[in-house]
Amino acid sequence: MSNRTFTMIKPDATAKGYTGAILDQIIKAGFSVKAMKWTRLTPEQAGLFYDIHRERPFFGELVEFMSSGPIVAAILEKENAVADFRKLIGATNPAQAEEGTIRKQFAASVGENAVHGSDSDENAMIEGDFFFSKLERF
Ligand code: YYY
Ligand code: MG
Repeated sequence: MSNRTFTMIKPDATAKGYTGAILDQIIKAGFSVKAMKWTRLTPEQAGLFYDIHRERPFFGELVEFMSSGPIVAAILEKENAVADFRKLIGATNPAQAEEGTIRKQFAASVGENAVHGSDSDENAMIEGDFFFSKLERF
């Protein structure tokens, strides 16, 4: 089991001014930041990041949304990072997310759901490598 995961604060949350509050909850939950950047994806980059969903009906909207404004990308460290972070953010659909989770508090809909969290150790590595060079993380 790895101790790292990858997250993005998505364009809905950065636009609404939730970045600080979300980062505060992540850090208070025991995650430490190993890399972080404020950036914006082109539609091509968003499509590559979510390549696994290319054939899904929501892919076009997902790419449009994820390239619609700034995001914060970060590599996080904690024991049991992937599973614990998924628990902290809650279900993909905020209507089904547990009370107190980040998506329950900050997400508006299944499409615009405030945060990303890796779903496996392997994807955490791939996603971190997508955003950060070796010089940009420790
Ligand atoms: O990992 P997670 O973000 O919780 O959900 P995924 O099933 O990997 O889907 C990625 C992303 O796609 C989700 O955060 C929102 C969007 N999406 C959607 O717009 N509509 C769906 N029915 C499922 C996912
Ligand atoms: Mg996912």
